[in-house]
Amino acid sequence: MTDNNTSTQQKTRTKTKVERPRLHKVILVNDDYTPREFVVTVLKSVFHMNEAGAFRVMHTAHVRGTCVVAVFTRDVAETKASEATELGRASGYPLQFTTEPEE
Ligand code: TYC
Repeated sequence: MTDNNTSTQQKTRTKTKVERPRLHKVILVNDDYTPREFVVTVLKSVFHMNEAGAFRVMHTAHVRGTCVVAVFTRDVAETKASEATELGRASGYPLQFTTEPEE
């Protein structure tokens, strides 16, 4: 017999480490054409924001150029950004939502 698992041999333990999935930001991008009220409506319907929160995000993007709307797992962030961008496109507006990974 070989010395597998005798007192002299070190046993191997596997420690499984799980990590939280990286989160991705959905970012609202300002433009010169989409009406403010339309942006607020999209934020309320796709991101379930209330009027005050949606207005604040819209206004921040309007003044600063962009605003982080929320963070999600990558799939959810990409789906919501596409849905929100598509709502603008369907109404003839250039409204853009993008995503980027969090640090
Ligand atoms: N800048 C637009 C306007 O003056 C409003 C707007 C705000 C559009 C935020 C896009 O992400 C945006 N009508």
